Amino acid sequence: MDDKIKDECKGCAGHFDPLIKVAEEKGAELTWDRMQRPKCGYGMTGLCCRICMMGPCNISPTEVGKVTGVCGATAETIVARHWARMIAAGTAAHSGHGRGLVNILIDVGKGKTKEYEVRDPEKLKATADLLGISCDGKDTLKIAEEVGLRLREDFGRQEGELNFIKRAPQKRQDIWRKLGVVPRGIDMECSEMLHRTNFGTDQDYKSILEASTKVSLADGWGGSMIATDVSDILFGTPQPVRGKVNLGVLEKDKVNVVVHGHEPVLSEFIVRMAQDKEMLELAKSKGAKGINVIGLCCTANEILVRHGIPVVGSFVYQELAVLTGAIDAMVVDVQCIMQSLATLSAKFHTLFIATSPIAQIEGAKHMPFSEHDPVGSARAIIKQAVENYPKRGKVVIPDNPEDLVAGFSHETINYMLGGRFRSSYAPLNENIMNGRILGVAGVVGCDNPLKGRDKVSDIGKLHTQLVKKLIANDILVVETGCAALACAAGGLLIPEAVEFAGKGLKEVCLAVGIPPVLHSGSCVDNSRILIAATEMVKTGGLGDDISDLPVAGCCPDWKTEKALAIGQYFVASGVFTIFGGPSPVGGSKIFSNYIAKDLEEAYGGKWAFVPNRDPDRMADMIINHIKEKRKALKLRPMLYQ
Ligand code: SF4
Ligand code: MSK
Repeated sequence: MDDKIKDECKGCAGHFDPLIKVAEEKGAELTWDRMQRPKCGYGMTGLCCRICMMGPCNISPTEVGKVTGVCGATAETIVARHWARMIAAGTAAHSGHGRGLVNILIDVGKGKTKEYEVRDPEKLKATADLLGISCDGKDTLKIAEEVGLRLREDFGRQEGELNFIKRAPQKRQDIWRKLGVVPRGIDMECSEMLHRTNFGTDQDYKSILEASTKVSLADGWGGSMIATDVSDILFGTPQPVRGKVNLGVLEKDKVNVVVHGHEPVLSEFIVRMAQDKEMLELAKSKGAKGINVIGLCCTANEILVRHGIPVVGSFVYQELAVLTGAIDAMVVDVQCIMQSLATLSAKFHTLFIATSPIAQIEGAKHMPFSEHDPVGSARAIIKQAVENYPKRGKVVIPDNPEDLVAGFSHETINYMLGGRFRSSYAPLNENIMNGRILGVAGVVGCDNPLKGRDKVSDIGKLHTQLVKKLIANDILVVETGCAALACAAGGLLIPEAVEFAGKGLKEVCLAVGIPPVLHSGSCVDNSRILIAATEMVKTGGLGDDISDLPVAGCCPDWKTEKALAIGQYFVASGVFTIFGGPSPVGGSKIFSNYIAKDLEEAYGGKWAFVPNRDPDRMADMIINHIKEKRKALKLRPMLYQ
């Protein structure tokens, strides 16, 4: 890898040292320490079955094909069941997020809540249009109610198809219908998967995999897409916004309230209540100069892309944030919250506040969030944080914040490329066809700690190295989730990052005024990438399906069930998808080959796992794949390569 790409992750050397010193002083254990503990070898390969109590059954990788579980289940069945259940859990998580928002939209429409409102009536009307709901003679609230009720049907439907399936290119829809994987209802597909993979039921890995595809489509073109669209309707569709990232966003003289998790329904109000006059007066009375709300993980992405609220960082930053001693309240909702925050916060003055009825955490202070009184809930939380401010001990805030630009929704990209009067993806397609842009890569998903405290300083390196190599090769990168935050901290989400881009991509970015790495939102907002890819197909010139496009997906440091669900719906949508990290089905060569090769014949998309997470290798795989797609499309050679 080129030295310019490899050399630095901004300020890594010594960046986190003061915090590690604090951890030592406090005797605090960190995720990097726990990562060193031995892991279950069977579990690592997917060959441990715990479906029934005749087991647990382990199959040694050397005995695959020779032995089975007590019930006779083969290695293929065992790994397939794991795979499918992980996807169902990930889908349920994203879709639970979507369901909550839909219920709020219905309440808004029915006038049951005055706190939430329709912030983007244009998107509401566009969604109504997609759903075949006429807006004639109806006011915004009536449309909101009808859209909400129609979308809620997607969760409980017993037969038929999800509403948003028809947003996909026609050829893609035809493939799904032919293969019988169009989801009926989101809840039904998740529930059926638990039944199917229950003891002694579906025991054909191909059948289980096919059903897992159906579940994943219920996520990408269902629950996640609904979550994205309804968030935009209720809180506003993101537009480019400047922000700041890393621990330097914490403020020594202000009350620091971190919002961590995934859902915008509470964090939006925490942001608003932090500006409340009464709360600011209270903060002043406690000696603070104000109230600083900061995001972490995907909650950060939600409020960053809409309001430019500063961001502490990605998933791996959650414990480091507490070590600063500057967090007066760590407020969490659902998903990606480490239980260790309870014991760690107890070593500091930090109030660890859990707000979701479905995510209670031992040791946390529970302040259940009420959707019927979001202002009251947010006010109570801010008040607790402010009152906690005087209890601070030593404060260590090590970094200078890094600038970023976020908020590249599909609508914004459309507008920025084409202009107000002819919003269009045509300029993107044209620049791919004329050889300035090689293709597009979606770099999404999680980050992980490495083994050992000395590896704390490696945070973000993997993502930044991968993405720098991609843009150096003229690949436009679209990011979501923690991957986006990792690259933001690495200084790649600013227009000046064009210095790392190849000549062709640089020309386009400078002409349009976009960075070479576009931040599109949180985990559920991967649905924006599906819509962007669909628009590229509809715009023309790059084939007639997503699988024809010179694009690839990559989750370079995956870990969660949600990530696997995302990967599967990307593959089923026709995208070559690379995951960095061990394969959860590595114990079965047959299953691994099936998802890496056979799926491509059916869907045009396929899986690859790169167990050692080598960013150089992942970048090469993406570049080579995109070049192959260009060749198949008979596109002209690159202008400057
Ligand atoms: Fe063992 Fe079969 Fe029970 Fe799994 S389902 S634990 S393989 S007996
Ligand atoms: S938060 S799922 S670590 S992206 Fe969405 Fe980050 Fe992965 Fe959680």
